[in-house]
Amino acid sequence: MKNQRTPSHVPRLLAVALLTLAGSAWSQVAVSNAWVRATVPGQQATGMFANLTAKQDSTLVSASSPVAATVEVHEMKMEGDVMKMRAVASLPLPAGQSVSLKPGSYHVMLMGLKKPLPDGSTVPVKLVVEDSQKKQATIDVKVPVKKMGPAQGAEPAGHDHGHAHGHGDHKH
Ligand SMILES: [Cu+2]
Repeated sequence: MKNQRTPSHVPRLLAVALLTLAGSAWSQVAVSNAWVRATVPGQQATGMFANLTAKQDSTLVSASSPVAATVEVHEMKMEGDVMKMRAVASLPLPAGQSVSLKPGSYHVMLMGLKKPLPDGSTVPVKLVVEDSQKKQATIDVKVPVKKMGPAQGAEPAGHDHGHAHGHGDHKH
């Protein structure tokens, strides 16, 4: 079948083709300011935090890491005056919006830690994201382990009491 397109359509078609290529290359979700909270010996779980910015509407569907038996996407919320944490099936990443995984909010929970994660080390984490066509891709991140995250100094001091004991409540 022969397509009779007028020349004026050509630039637009090219642009669409380029966008499609960019999508398949999966620079689709940018990960910035990633860090994992350092642990002490005997500690079973910790959180990974980052800013995620998707180029097109996407969803964070799962995560994994060789240092942890189980990795889940968690949400932390105040219920009354108790900080509660629960696993969420997925985390929406709307196009162009920076979604913050941060203490006291969403985070990637690393559970069943095989050994302590000392300050200054690096943890490999795979994030699995899905686009609106349900196409999945894996983002490999080398995440620095820190005692305290870069964003934390900027947070209001009132937030501190929440996440200080939040992970301690974790039942795993
Ligand atoms: Cu958690």
